[in-house]
Amino acid sequence: MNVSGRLPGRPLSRRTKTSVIAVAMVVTVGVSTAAAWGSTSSTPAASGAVPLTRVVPQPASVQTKPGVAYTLSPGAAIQATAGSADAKDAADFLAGLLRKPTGYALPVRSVPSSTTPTGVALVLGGADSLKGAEGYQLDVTSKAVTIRANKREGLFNGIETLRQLLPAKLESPKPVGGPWRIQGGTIKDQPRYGFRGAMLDVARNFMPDTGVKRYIDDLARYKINYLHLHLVDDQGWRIQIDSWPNLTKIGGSTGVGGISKGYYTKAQYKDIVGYAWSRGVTVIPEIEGSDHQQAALASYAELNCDGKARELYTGFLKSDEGLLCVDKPITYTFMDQVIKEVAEMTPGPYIGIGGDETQNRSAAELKTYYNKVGPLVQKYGKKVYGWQESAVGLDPATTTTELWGVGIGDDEVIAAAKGGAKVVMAPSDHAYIDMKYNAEKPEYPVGNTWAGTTDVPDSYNWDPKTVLKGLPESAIAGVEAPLWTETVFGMDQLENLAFPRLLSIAEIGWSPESSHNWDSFKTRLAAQGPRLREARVNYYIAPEIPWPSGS
Ligand code: TNX
Repeated sequence: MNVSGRLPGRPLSRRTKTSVIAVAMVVTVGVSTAAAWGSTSSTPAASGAVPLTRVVPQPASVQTKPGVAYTLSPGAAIQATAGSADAKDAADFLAGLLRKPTGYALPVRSVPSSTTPTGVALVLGGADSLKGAEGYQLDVTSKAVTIRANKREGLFNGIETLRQLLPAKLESPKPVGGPWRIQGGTIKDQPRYGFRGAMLDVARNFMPDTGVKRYIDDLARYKINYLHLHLVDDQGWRIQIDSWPNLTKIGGSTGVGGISKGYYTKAQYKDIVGYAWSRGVTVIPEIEGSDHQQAALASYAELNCDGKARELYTGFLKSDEGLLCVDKPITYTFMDQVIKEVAEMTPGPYIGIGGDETQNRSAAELKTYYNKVGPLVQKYGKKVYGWQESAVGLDPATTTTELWGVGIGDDEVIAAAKGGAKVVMAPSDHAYIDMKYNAEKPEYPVGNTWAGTTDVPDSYNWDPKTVLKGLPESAIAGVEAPLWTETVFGMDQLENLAFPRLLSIAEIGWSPESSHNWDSFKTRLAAQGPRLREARVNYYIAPEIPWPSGS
């Protein structure tokens, strides 16, 4: 990894970040991606079944039954445990994945859980040996494929594994011929961490709901279970709030470089949340603060300390003027009403309250702001999710904090963790998937470098429990892959940064620590190439990966 612009182990300075990204900005706008679509016409042959060991993220335990296989037939049905909406949802999701490429009818049938599984069966409950809500057992015999789980989450996780055991052409958006054969055996699986997130910044560059849904599809494949949606930043306010309509009318009217403007109506946001839920992904909406708030400060004069509206901001990174007025009571009336409306349309447990880049604030100001805003989230029945800078002012017992770097308030994060806070690990030099892969293509403007370049081995070779010395291991909730979008214009560029590094973060978050092994990962990752290609995901053909020919 080539770390430029900072000393290892030292705080990352804002000046460094701003200047590096400002250079990127000059060449970014209007340049299309150096995409690696790969051929869409070549379909890999599917005579042999996929080995049960060829899954990302690597399952906890795999037992193969040599010589046994199940072949999905045109007359097969999907059985779902009767009386359970969750089993029905999971069965509908699976049917949706299978029907188009196979061309089979695959009706969903509700059956008592005691029914002998035939065809493809989703059985909810009774999987007592599985730990936690997310575990599942997948059994493949010549007669049936059975996924057993105790909770909804487990069924969805089992389906994502099953999906990878079918030929790559399953991912084709068009009908293709079989055979649809699955290797016999048993997989028993559960995650290392319950939180495996991806953060998407729709504030710097607005992404329409169709793009967000596509990213949700991308995430669900690899058992990422949280989508952290960064809805507010200096450059744009992206969520309709009825009590403060100018936030979107004015604050949503621009973006970085004045290019990608827009916002989600409440109906669109709810639709995104529902779409995610029906794929096993929970949305965490984030309303930034105390800084990065220029879009709001441009929308309402009264939110500014001097009572004068700020200009809209279309630059890169942080504006120096996006600071909410922490001493004015109206700031908290505003946040109360915004959080209330966001909570009302968010079924998931968390609301993000930001904390991004607050280095210009005094500890007293941060305490004032987060002491007041944290309880508002709880008042509306949600749990507080914040970047590490916010930990200083939040009640640790009820907070989840996201760590992006070492050397920025380490003591506060450790103290919060000791007080009960949960910590999500997203070290910028490994997990930030908006960093460039390498410095060899200066003409390729997409991506940042302030945390160094991050090739695929860099994204894989790290361990959440050794990132911050002194952090109790028990406090670690999981991992996240943030994708900031100052340099990212459109889905092709976004997917090219996310794939394949997102798979590294997914495996670190899911697979047992003892199974982490680069050589094993890179081989399994290579086998994802044809799948991603079939799904038209614009992944980066990283040179370290032994992609099959044609990738
Ligand atoms: C840092 S690290 C940020 C974001 C930028 C990102 C670009 C952190 C919490 N904030 O404001 O978008 O760098 O990589």
